[in-house]
Amino acid sequence: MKPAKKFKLKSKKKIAVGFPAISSVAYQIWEEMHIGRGIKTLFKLNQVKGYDCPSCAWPDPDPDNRSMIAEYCENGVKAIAWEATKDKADPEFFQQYNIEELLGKSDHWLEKQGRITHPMIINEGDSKYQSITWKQAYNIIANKLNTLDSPDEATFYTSGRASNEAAFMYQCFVRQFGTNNLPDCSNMCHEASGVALSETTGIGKASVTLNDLEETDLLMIIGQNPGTNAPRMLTSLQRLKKNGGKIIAVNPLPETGFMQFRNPQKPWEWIGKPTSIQDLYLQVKINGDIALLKAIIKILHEEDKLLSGSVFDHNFIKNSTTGYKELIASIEKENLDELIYLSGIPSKKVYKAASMIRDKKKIIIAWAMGVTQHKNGEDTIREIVNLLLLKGAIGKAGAGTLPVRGHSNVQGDRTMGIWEKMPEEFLDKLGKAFDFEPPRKHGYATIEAVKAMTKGKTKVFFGLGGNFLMATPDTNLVTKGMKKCDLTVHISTKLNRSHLVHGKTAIILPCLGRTEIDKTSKGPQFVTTEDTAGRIRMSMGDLSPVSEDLKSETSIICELAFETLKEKSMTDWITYAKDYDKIRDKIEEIIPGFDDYNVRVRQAGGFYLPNGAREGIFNTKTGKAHLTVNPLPHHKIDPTHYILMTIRSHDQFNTTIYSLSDRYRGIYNERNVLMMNKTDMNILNLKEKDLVNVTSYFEGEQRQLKNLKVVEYEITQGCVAMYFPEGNVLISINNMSPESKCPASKFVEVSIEKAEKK
Ligand SMILES: Nc1nc2c(c(=O)[nH]1)N[C@H]1C(S)=C(S)[C@@H](COP(=O)(O)OP(=O)(O)OC[C@H]3O[C@@H](n4cnc5c(=O)[nH]c(N)nc54)[C@H](O)[C@@H]3O)O[C@H]1N2
Ligand SMILES: Nc1nc2c(c(=O)[nH]1)N[C@H]1C(S)=C(S)[C@@H](COP(=O)(O)OP(=O)(O)OC[C@H]3O[C@@H](n4cnc5c(=O)[nH]c(N)nc54)[C@H](O)[C@@H]3O)O[C@H]1N2
Ligand SMILES: [Mo]
Repeated sequence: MKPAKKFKLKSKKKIAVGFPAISSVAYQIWEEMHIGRGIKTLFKLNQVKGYDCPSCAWPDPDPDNRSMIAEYCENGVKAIAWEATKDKADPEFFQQYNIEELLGKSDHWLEKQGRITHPMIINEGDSKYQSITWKQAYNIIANKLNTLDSPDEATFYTSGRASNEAAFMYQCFVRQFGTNNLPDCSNMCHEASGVALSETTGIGKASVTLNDLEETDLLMIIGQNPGTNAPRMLTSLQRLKKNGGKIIAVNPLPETGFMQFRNPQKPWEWIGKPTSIQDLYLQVKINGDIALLKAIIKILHEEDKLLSGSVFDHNFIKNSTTGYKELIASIEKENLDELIYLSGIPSKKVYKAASMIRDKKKIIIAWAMGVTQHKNGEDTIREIVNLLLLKGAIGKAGAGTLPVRGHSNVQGDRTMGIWEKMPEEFLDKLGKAFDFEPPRKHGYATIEAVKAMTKGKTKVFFGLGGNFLMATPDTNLVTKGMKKCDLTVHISTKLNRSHLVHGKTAIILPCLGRTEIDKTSKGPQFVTTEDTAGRIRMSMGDLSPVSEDLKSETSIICELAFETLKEKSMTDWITYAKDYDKIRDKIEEIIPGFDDYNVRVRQAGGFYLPNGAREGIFNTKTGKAHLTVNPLPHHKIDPTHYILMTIRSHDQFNTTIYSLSDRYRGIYNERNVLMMNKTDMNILNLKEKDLVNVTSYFEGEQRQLKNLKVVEYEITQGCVAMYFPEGNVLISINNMSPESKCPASKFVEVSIEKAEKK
């Protein structure tokens, strides 16, 4: 075995993408796939006839605006290389290690073993997984499901990589089985965006397209790290800058991705001056965003009064919104100095931001987890909408809301009905189209699913992708919950910890990845996905499957539904398992916006779903967009404590850890780190690489993580950061937004003390 590489710290990277990224990518392809297979696959990535990148949900350019080579980024290539590896976790591999041994390995090691090749089972009392046939696996699952006291004793989780077709048939199966227990990764991700945007703009999605982004006058990026988590966004940001647009970044960390950029697809840019991305960087306190947005609105309101109403778009406000008077009354009551103090940003910079916004007509605000994963994420989003509406910046070209989605099809999965509380109208249509009576009682979202498990109310946990154990808060509690289940089942590509901390019986159903050819007895099949901008496109893999025993997610779900529901169901599951056009016909029948689905999705670039807010049509109860009054948070934190956020490194995709390094942040070969401000380190008398114990506090409960290594970082004072998923051990299951139930993964009160030397 190779010796472990040593923990190293270097200076933070000043420029995103550039040559080091290309060499990192080349290395990844070489190591995982062997170069020939890799290059062939890359050329198909995000091309009109290729497959949708399995990494993030960033949109592809329209066909006429697409790069001649491939639309890819460093992290997309990592995701592909990781999936298209030739390494295999086959039955022989599972014979080599028992569960105890596998539990001792790191998350990186587990996935690194390669693709799972056969259906695997571990029975009660056994110490190893062994292979079974598909038929046996379906029978065991179907028998267990059919002998539950109530369908609500089963929970069906979805991770956002599942295609539209798989997600649609999955929710149809689950509802025919009789439950709405359909938690998904979105519950921990952009749930707050869905809630706040539906309420204020009438649609829980972005109101802009890529073209809007490139022609906007001003973009604010709040709580998002584009260089790492949506790297293809940088190309649009570069174009935006070339078109004369400005960018304000709001973040407790000066992330490399919004500082400077070189386009990896334009080698001639590798030498010479990089594009500077942000024009103004606001180093906000964690959760200081509401205070900042209110301060900007207050400054603009004062100027609007002085400049006889020329700062706000009063015509738009009058014709298209409600709540202006109440909003202004509340803003007038706020104290500007207090707002600026609570934001943590120097007053000069807040005024600078307001002056940059004042004269602009086309404004877009983008955000991600730094905004949503808070107790009051919805308040921040409603405040973002307030600022945009006051400027008349929703419902026209070059302006609007941009919640940047995470998983490549998380948005599509919701559109397909993966939600524990789909509206009645959807359920009515679903019932009619498939001739059954869907359950109406709302099911569990993720947090409720964890609680039900730990109370022993859940007998079967089923995961369509994902890594529930590691992604959810309070890892120790979820461990207990998973172990209480009678049966845990995962449709997966690679081995992860959720397979190892399992119910009495556990089954892994191995599936094809997006890069692989999906051929059924009806011929080659393709699937479809929806990106952040609401565009539906086709995705067709071109690599030979890594094992002959793999099935597509869609086929697995349909076959399992057939085995489980038998004559109780009027659905021709076996036809749908082979012919995805037939599934798309049904989607078209039920979900608005999918007219001529099979025809339009075959056209270059696919098609956009209808989006009222984009056209200035607000499908709210009043038919207008809503300006809202949102409380300013006053956090009661012990003055000796810190606020911890749990974030992603440059070298991971959620719980998939590609390597132990975080190149952009200059941290190498170690993930158990705590990023701290220099002044805070001095107060605690800490040096870089010192070991610390971190204790978290929530409603009288304490949790602890020992021996984190201190890294000095330019983070807002009073704030600290560590990586997700490791940080989940510190987060209470109750630390969440009461509105959307999204865990507050970016706001954990902690104390820090020096650890005894190991
Ligand atoms: N390569 C790669 N790509 C990914 C993923 C991945 O893991 N790897 N994950 C995918 C998924 S599912 C998602 S949801 C997205 C996530 O994409 P991001 O939301 O960019 O991911 P995080 O690392 O959680 O980063 C949140 C950012 O918010 C900042 N932040 C934290 N708290 C606050 C706050 O209170 N205020 C402000 N203004 N900023 C704050 C952090 O410093 C950090 O820069 O990326 C998707 N794309
Ligand atoms: N503390 C903290 N917790 C967080 C977050 C945070 O910022 N901080 N972020 C939250 C967010 S935004 C999200 S989206 C969730 C993510 O939660 P999940 O979506 O549950 O987790 P992933 O890590 O994306 O899932 C990885 C696993 O998916 C499987 N997989 C990969 N590709 C495929 C495929 O094509 N098909 C199938 N069937 N399986 C596949 C592999 O087995 C892999 O091990 O985590 C959340 N948890
Ligand atoms: Mo996410």
